[in-house]
Amino acid sequence: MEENSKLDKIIEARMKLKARFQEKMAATPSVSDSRPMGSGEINRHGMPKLPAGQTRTVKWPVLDLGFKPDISHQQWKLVVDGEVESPVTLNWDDFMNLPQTEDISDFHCVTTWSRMDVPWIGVRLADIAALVMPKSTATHVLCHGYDQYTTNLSLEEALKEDVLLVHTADHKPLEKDHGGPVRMITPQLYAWKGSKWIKRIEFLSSNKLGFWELRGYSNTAYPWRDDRYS
Ligand SMILES: Nc1nc2c(c(=O)[nH]1)N[C@H]1C(S)=C(S)[C@@H](COP(=O)(O)O)O[C@H]1N2
Ligand SMILES: [Mo]
Repeated sequence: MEENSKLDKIIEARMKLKARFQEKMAATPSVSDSRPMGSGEINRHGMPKLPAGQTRTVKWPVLDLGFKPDISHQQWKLVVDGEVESPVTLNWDDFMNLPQTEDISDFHCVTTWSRMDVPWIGVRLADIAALVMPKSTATHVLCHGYDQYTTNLSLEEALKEDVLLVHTADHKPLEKDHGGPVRMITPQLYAWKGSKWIKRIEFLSSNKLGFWELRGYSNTAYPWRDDRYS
């Protein structure tokens, strides 16, 4: 297919998805809460910059399951499948040829640190969803890492514009320690919802808990509700 028509198709599909999830997305706590918990100036989605119980950090701590998979660009593949019209497996070149998004957002870890204003470059999960087109029955995604980590998200959270699969952070290729070559980020939820070393995005027709969600962490993970544990 020609590059232009490919891009047009993604944009058209993205608009359809946006219309489909607009209402649910607008009702999510991180954009609609009337009594959010936190302090500081108001951020771009209307919440206090520093969520309740968080402290700012300048350094970027590393958290994992005690093991950091070593995945080269050549080896890296992303499977996007499940409840979708057209499943795909993307290699590095396929991924880098998708529309690239630059953004600056905050990173809130459940262990109480927040790293503010991180510059990222990557691909919107919404653009990947537009490529595979979730079936009308799709409600959630389960993201899988190369370290066997999993974490779940509702589609109204996953399709937000600031949810990216990033390959660049702080103007440098994403380090292996932080999930390079590619990880997900979820700026409006605690950071465990973003899988490092991402290898598969599985669309689901019902919710399925991930690694930490099965071990007592919150299913929903809303920072401005101090929503850490289930
Ligand atoms: N694949 C994978 N992704 C993961 C984790 C993990 O152990 N494996 N840890 C999560 C947790 S608990 C947090 S707080 C962030 C930490 O990201 P960082 O190490 O880059 O700070 O990644 C999340 N994503
Ligand atoms: Mo975490």
